[in-house]
Amino acid sequence: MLIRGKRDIPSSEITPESAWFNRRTFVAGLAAAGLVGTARATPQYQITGTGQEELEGVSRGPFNASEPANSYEDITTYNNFYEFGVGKDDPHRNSGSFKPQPWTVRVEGEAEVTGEFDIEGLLSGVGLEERVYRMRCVEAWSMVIPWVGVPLGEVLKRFRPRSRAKYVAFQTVLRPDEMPGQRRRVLRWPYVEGLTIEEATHPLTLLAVGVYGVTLPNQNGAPLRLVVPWKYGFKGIKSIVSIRLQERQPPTSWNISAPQEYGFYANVNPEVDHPRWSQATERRIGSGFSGLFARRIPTQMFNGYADQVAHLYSGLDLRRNY
Ligand SMILES: Nc1nc2c(c(=O)[nH]1)N[C@H]1C(S)=C(S)[C@@H](COP(=O)(O)O)O[C@H]1N2
Ligand SMILES: [Mo]
Repeated sequence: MLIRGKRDIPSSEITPESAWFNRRTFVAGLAAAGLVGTARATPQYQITGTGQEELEGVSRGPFNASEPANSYEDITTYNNFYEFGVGKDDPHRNSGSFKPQPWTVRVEGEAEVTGEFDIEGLLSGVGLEERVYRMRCVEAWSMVIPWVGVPLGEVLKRFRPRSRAKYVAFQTVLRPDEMPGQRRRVLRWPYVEGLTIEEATHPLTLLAVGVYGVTLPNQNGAPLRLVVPWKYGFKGIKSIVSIRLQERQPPTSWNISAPQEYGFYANVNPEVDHPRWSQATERRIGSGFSGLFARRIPTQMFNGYADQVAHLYSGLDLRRNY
């Protein structure tokens, strides 16, 4: 294991030798940890030749969408990541000098275990899963993406959140030298997001480290990003450096920027329009459907995950709490 955290989770909490993520030596690390062979199930989507590291020991998780996945090219060339520019092709063009290694994440606030951890320290002991999710941007386009990650709830519980932990706040890295978009004040930097503790620990919520069986490309939020498939895409904060458990609802970047347009919840809801456009339909991105043939499809309540998540919002007025 090459990468060490500034502080390790006590050995009673984790198996310290479990090492699945390590850009150069993860296969050796897995073999040393005895993990290779325990999770042999292959993901449905895995490609080679991308320049990204292939992830090992990825099992197929639950909740997979039945629609065909978007191509790796669609997923890595049409992005929102304002730290690299506001155009859809800016992130893949401008993120080449971003360095997602080495990386540490601070776990802070209302938990019994806190500190700064490398990624394998943060996620060790939790198995990697492939989850093919429908993703829908607030700008009314959508894709189907085969993520690789771990349920955030499985990660959080190892830090033993206190009962005061009602929300989870996330922060993106601040590196204007490597992120040209951060040199312009299009948003207040660093990008911040938040979830209620019930949302954060819901089994659909992922901390993703890969896509198509390989580590995340920079433009998709390397090395670690949030994926919340029943919410608009902006909740899926990229390149996370801080996870804070707290009692108060945290501020969120798009809500700070335009509160009348973007709320804290941001649940996909075809019945609540954005002030400047309808949310009733979406355009499925894809080389097969581009240009004149762009495919417009109806947007589903909670992006199609209502059976799993509607109970989280019973009694909440979704028009007021958008
Ligand atoms: N740090 C950060 N995270 C971010 C964004 C951003 O600009 N900065 N954009 C969000 C938006 S609006 C969307 S739609 C998704 C896009 O994720 P993708 O490019 O992997 O599809 O990332 C979200 N996460
Ligand atoms: Mo978005």
